[in-house]
Amino acid sequence: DSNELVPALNYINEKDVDPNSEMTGVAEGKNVILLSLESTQTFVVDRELNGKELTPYFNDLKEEGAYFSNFYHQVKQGRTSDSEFLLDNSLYGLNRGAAFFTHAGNEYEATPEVLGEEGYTSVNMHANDQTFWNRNVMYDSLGYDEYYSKEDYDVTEDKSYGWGYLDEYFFSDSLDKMEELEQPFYSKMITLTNHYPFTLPEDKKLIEEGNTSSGTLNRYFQTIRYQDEALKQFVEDFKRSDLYDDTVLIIYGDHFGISENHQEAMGEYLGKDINDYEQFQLQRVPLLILGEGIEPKEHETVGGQIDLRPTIMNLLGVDDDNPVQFGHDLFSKDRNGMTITRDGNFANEDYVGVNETCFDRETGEKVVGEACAEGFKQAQEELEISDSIVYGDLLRYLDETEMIKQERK
Ligand code: GP9
Repeated sequence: DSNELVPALNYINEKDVDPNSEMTGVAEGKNVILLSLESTQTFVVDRELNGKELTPYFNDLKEEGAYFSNFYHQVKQGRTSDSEFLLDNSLYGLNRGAAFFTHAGNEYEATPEVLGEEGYTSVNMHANDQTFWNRNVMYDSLGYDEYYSKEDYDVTEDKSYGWGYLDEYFFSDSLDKMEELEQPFYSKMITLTNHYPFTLPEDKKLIEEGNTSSGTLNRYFQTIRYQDEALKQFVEDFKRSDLYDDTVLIIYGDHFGISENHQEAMGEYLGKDINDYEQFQLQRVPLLILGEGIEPKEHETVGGQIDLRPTIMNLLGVDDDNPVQFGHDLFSKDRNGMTITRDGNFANEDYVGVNETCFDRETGEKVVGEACAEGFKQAQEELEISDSIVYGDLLRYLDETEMIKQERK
C-alpha cells in the first residue's frame, strides 16, 4: 500500500537540495527540445584525430550555452531506453533488462504528464521501428501525446544506411514536424547513425578512420564527425526558424559508444592506460543547454541524467508535484555532486568510487582509507530504493502521498 513509499519519501527528503532560484522560470512557457545524441561520449569534445577536430561544430556551439563537462550517463542494459527512463522519471533504470520492456505497465508520473497539465504537447521523434525498446507501449505509459517513428519519416533506401535513416534527413524532417506542433511543446529527438558498428556510406565520411587496434573505435571517429555535421545543419536551420526564440534546446549524449572491450585501443588514442578510474570518467557524456536567459558558461558540476528532469522543471518554473525523484537541479548551488551509476559506482565533487576503490576525482590518484565508504553505501541504498519503486509499481500510490505527508506532520 501507500506506506511502501515512505522509505523512499524519507530518503528523498533527507537528500533534498533547493534548486537555483535565479534559474527558476527563465524559460517559462518555452518549448523544450531534447536532442539525444546516440553513443556520444564527452571524450570526443575538443579532441582531434590527425589534426582534425572530431566535433568542430559542437566545440563552438557549447560556448553559446551552459555546457556540463562532468555529466555522466547512468544507463545499463536498456541503453538508450534507460536514458529516456532516467530523463523522464528521474528514477534509475534497472540493473538487469530494460524497464521499458519489463515495467511498461507501471503507473508513472513522468515529465510529459506533468507538463501536459501546464498545456504542453509532448512528442517523441525517432526514425526507427515503433516497437524498438517497446517504445510504442512505454511512451503511452509515460504520457506522450505523439510518437513519430520510422513510418512517419520519408525513409527511403538512398537516405538510409546501417541502422536506418541517416541523421541529416532525420533532423530536417523532425524540424518540419516541430514547426507544425502546437506550442508549447516538449519534444525528444533521438538520433541513430552514430550507433555500433559505426558504419557510413563512403560519401558521408568526412575524416579518415582512426588507426588504433580497434576497428570499432576507428570507425566511431568517422560517425561522430558525421553526426556533428548533421547537428550543424540542424542547429543552423533551427536558429533560422520561428521556433528559436521560444525554445530551450538541450543536447546530450545517451550513453557510451565504446565499451570497455576497447580499453586498449582507447588507451592508444588517449595516450594513457585505461584503469578503473579512467574507464569511469569515460562514462561522461556531453550536456549543453541553450536558450535565452541561460548564461554561456562551462559548468564543472558533477551530475547525471537523473538530474535533467528537475533541472528542466526549474528552468520552466513548473512546480513538479511528483515527490519521487532522485535527481537535483544541475544549477543548484547546494549540490554535493553525488552521481551514482547503475553499477553502484559513484562520483562526487571530491572522489570517484569504482569497484570498491577510491580515487581522487581531479587527479585520478588512489585514495586509501574510508573516504569513499559513505558514497558506496549511499549508492547502494539509493539504487535499492529506486528499484523498490519500479519493481513494486509504487507510483500508483502517488495520489495518496499527500495523505502520508499530512499524517507524518
Ligand atoms: C534504437 C536506438 C538505439 O532505436 O535508440 O538504441 P541503443 O541500442 O543505443 O539502446
